[in-house]
Amino acid sequence: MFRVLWLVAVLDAVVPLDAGMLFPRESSSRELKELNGLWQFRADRSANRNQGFERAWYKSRLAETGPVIDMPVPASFNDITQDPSLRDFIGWVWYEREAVVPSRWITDQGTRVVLRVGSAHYNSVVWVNGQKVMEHTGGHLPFEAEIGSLIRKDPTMTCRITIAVNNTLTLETLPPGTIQHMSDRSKYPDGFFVQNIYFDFFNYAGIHRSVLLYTTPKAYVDDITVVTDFLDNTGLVRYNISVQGAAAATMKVTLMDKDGHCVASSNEASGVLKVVDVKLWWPYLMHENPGYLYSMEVRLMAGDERATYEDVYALPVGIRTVKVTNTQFLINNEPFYFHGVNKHEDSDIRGKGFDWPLIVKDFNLIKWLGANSFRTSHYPYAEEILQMCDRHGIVVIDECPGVGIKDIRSFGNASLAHHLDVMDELVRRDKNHPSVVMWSVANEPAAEMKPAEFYFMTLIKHTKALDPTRPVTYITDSNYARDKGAPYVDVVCVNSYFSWYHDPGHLEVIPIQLNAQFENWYGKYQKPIIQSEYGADAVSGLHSDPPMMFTEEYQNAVLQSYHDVFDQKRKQYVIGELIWNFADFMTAQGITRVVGNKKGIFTRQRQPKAGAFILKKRYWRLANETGRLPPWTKYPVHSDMLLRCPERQRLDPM
Ligand code: GCB
Repeated sequence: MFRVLWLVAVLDAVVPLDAGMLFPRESSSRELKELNGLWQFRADRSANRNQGFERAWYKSRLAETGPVIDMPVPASFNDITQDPSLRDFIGWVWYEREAVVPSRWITDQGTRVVLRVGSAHYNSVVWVNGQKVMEHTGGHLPFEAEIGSLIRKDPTMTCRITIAVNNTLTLETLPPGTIQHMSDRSKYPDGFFVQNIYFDFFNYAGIHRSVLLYTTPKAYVDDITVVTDFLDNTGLVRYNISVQGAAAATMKVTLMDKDGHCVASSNEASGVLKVVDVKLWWPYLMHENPGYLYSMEVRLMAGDERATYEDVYALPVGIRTVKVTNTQFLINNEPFYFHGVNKHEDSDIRGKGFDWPLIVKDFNLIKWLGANSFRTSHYPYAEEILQMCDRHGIVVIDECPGVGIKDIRSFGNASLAHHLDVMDELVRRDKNHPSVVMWSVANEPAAEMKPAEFYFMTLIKHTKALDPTRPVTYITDSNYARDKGAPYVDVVCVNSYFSWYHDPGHLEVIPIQLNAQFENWYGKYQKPIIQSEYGADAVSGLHSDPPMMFTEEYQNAVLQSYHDVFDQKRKQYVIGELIWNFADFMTAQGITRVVGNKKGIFTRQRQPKAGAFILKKRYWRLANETGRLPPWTKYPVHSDMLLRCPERQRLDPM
């Protein structure tokens, strides 16, 4: 009873935005049409980058107002052509395509037609047939608008979609940036300007995730919030469903197990579903059956004077709990040790564009490595990636794009207000993913600055009010004694690069400095610590012994020295280690980057460096020691397919 009341209280604390942002899924009442593929494209190269608005490029076909090129969606536009000025273009770029809308969507007045953009970096304005339908600020989260009434105005017209996207960063965007104009004509050409950024990845831009049209009935399931718990063998799924488009509706909620059997049901829009003999959601390698998902089918019936509507939406639900103590991170009340990676959405040609082959390859590599977790450094990743994490049991620290907050002017009210909005959008989008176990509100902000305390206190309290079920952190690199935001986090996440950015070449400092880092942070805050970044650049194929910086041997040596300290401290309060980085990734050009950041243990093309094998051996060992695997799986095997295979018992350990 107490548990149920707690769940109710928790759910009431969730402060939703005006409307939900459920992932678009097909169902018997919902259709979906992807608009991915080739779009028409033009960069606005006018001096003020504003010609497109001045001449209203959205009013007619883009090809009628100037030259256009083919541009794939989803993809960053930067690496698609041979034109260096497009690679580094800053300002508005214009995308356009026509969509064929099924006639039933138009004739049926009881159907809503929604246009959804998975993400576009950074500011976007969207028109349909020359009418503005939405604007959005922020590069990594979805936005959508209902366009049914607009396309019904003239059913003979095709549906022409124009999207203008601007990658200009300001002190108030997330991440922040500044534009610097160079007026010295003895050094720079007329009109020369650069964008300064304070983060270490290329500011890829364009339409990065799917654009699609989907339908719902006029009365529809707008949002679902699920909070889970369990008591002995009984799972508790507290849910709340919000409905739009109907004053009154009847509801049928059915929770089904993996085999499609109903395990609990209800006729209420909110309540608690009790699941007898619950199968909990467990992380990969912590349990022999990780990533168990139920399906919560919501069937809504409503009507008005003209028609009746039925809407069906199925949400995957994993039942698990998360708790933090002074020294541990508990999933389902069992200690969980993060042995994982930091990633980027980044690859050749596509930049930050969504790409299924890349995503599936990355998951295969994560599992091969024996990693059980990753951090979405340094921005929210595609929803499809989180769905993969839910299904495979990969644990996620979900980070917002608060990276590179280094200028004191980025701690002002406008910045904070935007940061709070972004957290609202992020929590609204990702709150139901069992894989997401912690929110990260920022990476390496200048947390020693005076306004940082108020900024982070507000941000972290706000995030906890949005979602009291998950711990909140931000990632720090600064001195423990000066960090003003640390008192408010639940878990201390520290990045450090000993013998790289400090004492380069001196591997012998790592044990001393890393040990001091942990002791200082724990001594001051008594909170569990994750080493949220560590690593060294290694140019694949570069070798030297004794090890020298930038060689694979040096990367190995750094990893091994860190690991020795982790092994001592994980017996006390260190609860995880995330390598920087999973793969090499592109950055802005600069004297410390050789065609990008090379701290990957895989190359950008996803081939292993020597460090990948060190990590693989370690992670399988950690899985054997810290997971709850049955004895016959306690070998460093390559994939969970083998883990489930009884034949495995006869295989030799590798
Ligand atoms: C960091 C940053 C990350 C960088 C990394 C590095 O601390 O969080 O974005 O890429 O260091 O390699 O310098």
